Order: sequence, then structure tokens, then C-alpha cells
Amino acid sequence: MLSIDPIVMNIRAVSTTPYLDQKPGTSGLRKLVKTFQQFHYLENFVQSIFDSLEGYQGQTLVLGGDGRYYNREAIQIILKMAAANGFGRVLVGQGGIFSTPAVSAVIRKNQAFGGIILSASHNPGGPDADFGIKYNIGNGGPAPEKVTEAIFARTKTIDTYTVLDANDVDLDTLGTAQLGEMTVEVIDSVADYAELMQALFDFDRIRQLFTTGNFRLCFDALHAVTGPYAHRIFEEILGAPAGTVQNGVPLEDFGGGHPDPNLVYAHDLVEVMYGNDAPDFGAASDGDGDRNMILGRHFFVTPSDSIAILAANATLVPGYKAGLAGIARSMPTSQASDRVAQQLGIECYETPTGWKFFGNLLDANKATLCGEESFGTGSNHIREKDGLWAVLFWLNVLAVRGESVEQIVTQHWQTYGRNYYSRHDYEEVEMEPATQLIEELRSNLSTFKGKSVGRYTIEYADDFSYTDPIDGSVSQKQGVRIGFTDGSRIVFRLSGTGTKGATLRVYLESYEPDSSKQLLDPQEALDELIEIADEIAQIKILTGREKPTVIT
Ligand code: G16
Repeated sequence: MLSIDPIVMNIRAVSTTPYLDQKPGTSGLRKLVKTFQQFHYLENFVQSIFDSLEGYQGQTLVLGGDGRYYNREAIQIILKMAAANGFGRVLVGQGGIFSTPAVSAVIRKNQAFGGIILSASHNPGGPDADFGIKYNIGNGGPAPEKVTEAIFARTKTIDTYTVLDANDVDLDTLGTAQLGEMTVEVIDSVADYAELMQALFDFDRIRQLFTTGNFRLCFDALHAVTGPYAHRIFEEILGAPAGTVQNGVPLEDFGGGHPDPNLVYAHDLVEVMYGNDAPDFGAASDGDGDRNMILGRHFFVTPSDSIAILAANATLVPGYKAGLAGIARSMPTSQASDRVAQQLGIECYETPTGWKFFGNLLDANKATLCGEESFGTGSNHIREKDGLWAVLFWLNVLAVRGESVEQIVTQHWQTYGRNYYSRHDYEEVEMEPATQLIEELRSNLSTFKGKSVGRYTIEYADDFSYTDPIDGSVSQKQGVRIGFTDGSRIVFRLSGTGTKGATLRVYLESYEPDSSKQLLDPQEALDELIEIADEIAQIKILTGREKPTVIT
């Protein structure tokens, strides 16, 4: 499959100069494609990753991406650099395609040294849109801060990278080839992942749901990486009818859309699920397959509720029937899971935003399920959040309980109370006023405590700081929290994943124990907190925006 002219198998050291903007964000380095296409930009970052690692000589690297524009070119560059730097073997997904959770699974299964994932996740793709690169460590999870900081430090001083002069590898044909001393294996990136899912969930029961019940699923892959995974798992293995998966062919520009599974960007799915004769269950995943959105018929499940409900029902699912060691959620995620954890007598950990903060808790078996408000849910089966896993978990619960999504959620609220929740995003705001907004909140924190605003009284105000319970590392300035005496909260933070200007995220939460008051629209239930958020942070004045870009 690979024709290499031995004469050109030559390792070259190439002089380069640093770029000073290669600081990884919440999840790797995300920039415009055009930024990545600058002279040596990708090479500098990849060499900085390798220079920050120790002991990878002869080891295995897993490599792939979400299929967005520039994926294939980047893979060819990285393969040749991995060969020049001494990796022994690279497992690359066929066609260069690999979902983030599948990379995590394959790293773990093969005891690989680590993995490189090419994705800007839910950000749009195409020549004028975004690209990204992230490094995952040997446990299959995102590189922790000490690694990303070392990579960033290296990018600022790098002066040379090494690359093997060789022909491109054929990424489309399964099989093994040699690239210098290094073996390249082009593998079926769906197979290992599907096998892992079958070990966790009751596939026979889910198959019955599709084949003998009248149950219908609509899964929207948003023209991103989960298309091939969803076709294989839902339609081929579980027997759901053809057409269950929509927008299932990965495209370099995701068909011009945002591969972001929320009510705004997954509009095709929303139309189906809120239309006449809607299916029983709807779901979508994002660019790289780690996010999920869950819908019932005419019913949206907030991600914070989803993790709480999965935790409450975990023992119905084979892979979790022994119960949970603990739950972990990111700080801005609603406290619905805390209530389930309390009932189960287990710990609920609160971490900063970013899946990387769950890794230590999972490795130490302190937490079994993890969740984030940003449409991320996962477990100790891998070290990334996992979109299709969440869909299968829901399907398993639905198959066992025989109730609708809406019934399961409303019953959950009756048992635990409802945490009304919403996130308001102000996207592509100018960086300066956005930073000013957060800085002003920070400098006023000490004046907030005890203040009355409308019917609320502020109980605490702080800038979230996290001390990792396993390795003691401290992460500061992780979001401004304003907590009220009735348990309601407003959180302000700037996104670490955008590529243009700043994205201000405002997270709003209140708690309603009374089941007769649990069926309001969250925007209505949270209306006073929404006004308070604006008053406290001067959002309209500083951003010049009358309303958020996206409300979830
Ligand atoms: C990434 C991280 C998540 C995080 C999300 C939003 O998700 O992996 O942990 O919650 O970004 O982060 P921010 O609020 O900083 O934009 P993904 O799916 O984009 O990789």
C-alpha cells in the first residue's frame, strides 16, 4: 500500500522560529485553518509536543481527526515527524478519521504512549474556519495542565524540528506500511470502539427495542466524525432501520454548519424531534464525537440533568450494575448530580471546566461517571467524554424502563427536585471588554457577600479555585461564582475554546423542590437571575449585545 523510495528516506532537521500564540486552551490548540497553514506552524507545535515528552522512543502513538479541512495534510506531516522523532508505531484511523473517544479507547487497548487528535471539536470547519490539535496521554485522556504548559513553554523557544523525507502514506487502505523505522497501521477506527460499547451495554435489549417495539431513534451526526460509528452501531449492529442516522457522511466543512449539538446548531434534528410524528428519541454528537445532545419527543434534556439521570439509573446498565464509586461534574454544571450522589451515599466532585480535570479522579477510581453542562458525559471506560456512549446509555435505560424520555426526566425531578438551568453565550465579543467584565467582577467580589438583589441574597462570591485531590495541583481563576442563600447560582467565565474574540459564558441555576412548579420554561424560571446577571456584570453595556448569541 505504501511505496517509499529508499533513497529519499532521510531524516531532516529543519530550522524554525517560534510562534508566540501556541498556548493550548480548554482542549488543545484551536486556531483558524489559515493560522495552522502558516509556514512551520503545525510542525512547531508537533515538535513541541514531542520535545515535552520523555520515553516514547519505539512506542506507539494513535493518530486521527474529525475529518475537517486540513485533517489529511496534517496527518501526513505528523506521521513523518513521528517517524523522524523515533516513535515505533503509529495507529492511524482509516481515511484519517478517528473520534476523540475512539482514540482514547484505542490508546488504552493498545497501551499506547499517547495520541494526537486533530479537531476543533464543535467549531466550524473549512478553509476559512477552524482547525485544532490536542495531545492525549497514556491513560487515554487529555494532557493535564503540567503537560500543556510544558508544550507551550517549548513553543516559545523552539528552533528546530525533525521530519522524515518520504512519500505520503495511503490513509484509505487498511493495512501496515513502513515509514523509515516506524510502522504505520491504518486501522478500522470503529471496530475497537464498537466492541467496547458492546461490553458495557445490553445490546440484545436495545436491539429488541428497535426490532420488536415501535421505538424510533433519530441520530444526527451533523456531517462530522460520528457518522461511520453511528451507522455501524445503530443501523448495522443494533438493527435500527436505515435512515436512523442523518447527516451521517463526514464532510470537510460539516456541510457548512456548526458541528455543535445544541438546540441552535442541530436544527435539523430539532425540527424532526419537535415535528409531527416525531421519533421517541433523538440525539446528536459534535465534530469529534465526544459531545451529546439528548432529546425526547418534543422534549429537551439539559446536559446537567442527563448526567444526574444516568447516575440515578446506572445499575440498570450491565457495565455499571455494581454501582458507582463517585460522580464528578465541572463547576458550572448544575448541582442535579450532587443530589443523586447524596442519595446514593457517594461523593460528587466539582472540578474546573475541561475534561482533563476528571482524569485523576477516574484513574484513582474516585469517580465512575463524569459530566459537564457543555454536552459532555462519560465514564471510566475511557478518559474522554463520549457522545455515542451517552446515547447508548440512554437507549439501555429506555429499553429497561419502557417509559418515554419525558416520563423518566419528570419523574427524576419529582424525586430529586429540579435544578432549573441555562447557559447564555455571547460569542465573538471583543476581547478587551470581555476581559474587563471578568476583571471588574473579580475586583468587586469582596463587596458582594450579604447583598440583596431582587428576591435573592448573595451568600458567597468567589473565583473558583481547584485543588486536585489526587496530585494536589492547584488551578486558579476558573470562573466567577455568585451563590445565593437559596442555592441558586450565577457563574461567569470566558470560554477557552473559541478562536475569534472572546466568548462570555453566563451559567444560571436555581433549585425547585416543589413538583407543581417544575414544568416552567427554564428562561421563565430563571428570568430574575438573568436580569441580576446583567446588572452585576454590566453585560449589555460592556459587550454592546442586547441578547446572547446562543442559549442552551
Ligand atoms: C471542551 C472541553 C470541555 C469543556 C468545553 C467547553 O469540549 O473538553 O471539557 O467543557 O470545551 O469549554 P469552554 O467553556 O472553555 O469553551 P470540546 O467538546 O470542545 O472538546
